[in-house]
Amino acid sequence: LHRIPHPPHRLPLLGDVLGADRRTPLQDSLRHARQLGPIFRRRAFGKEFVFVWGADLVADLADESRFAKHVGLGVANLRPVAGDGLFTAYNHEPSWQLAHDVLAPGFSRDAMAGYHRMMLAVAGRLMEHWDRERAAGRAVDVPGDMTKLTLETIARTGFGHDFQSFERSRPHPFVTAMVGTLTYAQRLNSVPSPLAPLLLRRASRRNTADIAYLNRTVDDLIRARRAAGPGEGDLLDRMLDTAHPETGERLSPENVRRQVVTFLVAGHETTSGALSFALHYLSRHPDVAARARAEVDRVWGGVAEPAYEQVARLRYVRRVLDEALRLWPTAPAFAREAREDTVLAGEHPMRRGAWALVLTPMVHRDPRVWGADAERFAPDRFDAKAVRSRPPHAFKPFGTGARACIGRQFALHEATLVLGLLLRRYALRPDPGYRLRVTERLTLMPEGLRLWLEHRPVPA
Ligand code: MNH
Repeated sequence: LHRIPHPPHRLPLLGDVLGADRRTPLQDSLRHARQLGPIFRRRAFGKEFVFVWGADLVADLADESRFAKHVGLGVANLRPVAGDGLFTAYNHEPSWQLAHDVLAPGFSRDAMAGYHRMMLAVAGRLMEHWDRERAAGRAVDVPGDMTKLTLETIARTGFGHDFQSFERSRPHPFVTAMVGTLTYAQRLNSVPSPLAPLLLRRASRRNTADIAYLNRTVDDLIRARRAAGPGEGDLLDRMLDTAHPETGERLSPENVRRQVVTFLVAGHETTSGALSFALHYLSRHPDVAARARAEVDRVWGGVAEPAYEQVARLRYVRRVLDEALRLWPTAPAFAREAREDTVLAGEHPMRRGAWALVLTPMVHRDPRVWGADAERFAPDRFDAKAVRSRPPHAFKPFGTGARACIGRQFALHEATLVLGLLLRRYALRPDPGYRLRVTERLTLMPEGLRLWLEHRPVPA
């Protein structure tokens, strides 16, 4: 450990908390990363954390035979909400493999094609709302509206549930409770754990109420489905009725509750952020927007509703999305632990169970991999030739290995479809005074992003 650099001014007891802003722990870590290099450590309240972002180190941590997901920090802090749901399950919990095998077919190509029409319908609701805002001469609230869109999409496709987000002027209370629990889980990282109940008394009471609200929403939703009988084979049907193909085992009622919370949260918050960052960059790069729009016009022409297969043909729009996820991967870190005693990249000894945090935004900005202009938004980094020229683990917005994101295709299909539809219908004008500020609540979101819209005629 002594060979791994750390910030220069360490306090006894407190460690490296000097100058840290507890609202932006990730952006703080990026600052340290730039100063300290591809592997470094930070200490807080007697605990030492190792951060990694160098390409060779991350490639080694991606070796599934020696390393696995570590459920720690922010992820572990979500256990009271998400329990042994897919995202927060420990590797040794049998509920992970069971739920993974039962739910994976819900993310197959066929399943995705089945969600397409519902995704279109939700996007249609967004555009009705945006048409009205434009006509009223108002700027649109991008993160707020992307959250409405992605929450409705996962709720309707996965659970046959309608939160009526677009019928409300304020966020659905489910979203408010979710943001509360995510923010609380992040804050727990920045206080010494024995003191947390004392320091966060009010926040902790609030958090208990938020969790109770999330549970109530989910229990109502499950009860309604049980009463109505199976839907059309959506995720909830799988959770409730599908036995494991080999063992015949089923998810327990408590586990179903955890999976529903998990999917309602994981299934919308990060996609909303990804769409919001992409729209921000499109509004600031008219040349990129023009090229993306030309592609949409060429590939989709004047069809009112693009078919499922037409979405993946938007290659350049997809590059815009990838480039937004490169600069601001909305789930900005993941942790890896050693399965056995090993040596990381032939240099750093690790005991079995020792773990390190992969800082994805820095992995994505390593100048040795991405070039001296790594901070610049440039979607052509994702053309096929450029991708082939990079090492395999240089781009990791969806994590790695067996515990990587199960919803990756879902998110990419939804986001590419929506960007295509929005580019085709509107010209996006930035607010001249807006400077990108990133809020953190374990996930990332552009704070206060508003855009002005202009209509453009849809081509014949
Ligand atoms: Mn998702 C795991 C990022 C969209 C459901 N997701 C992960 C991980 C990352 C991630 C990173 C791995 C975390 C870790 O190693 O600790 N996810 C994203 C991003 C988007 C996203 C950046 C959108 C963009 N995720 C989605 C969607 C769904 C979803 C959409 C569901 C419909 N994600 C999950 C679940 C897991 C996960 C469930 C946990 C998988 C597992 O451990 O088996």
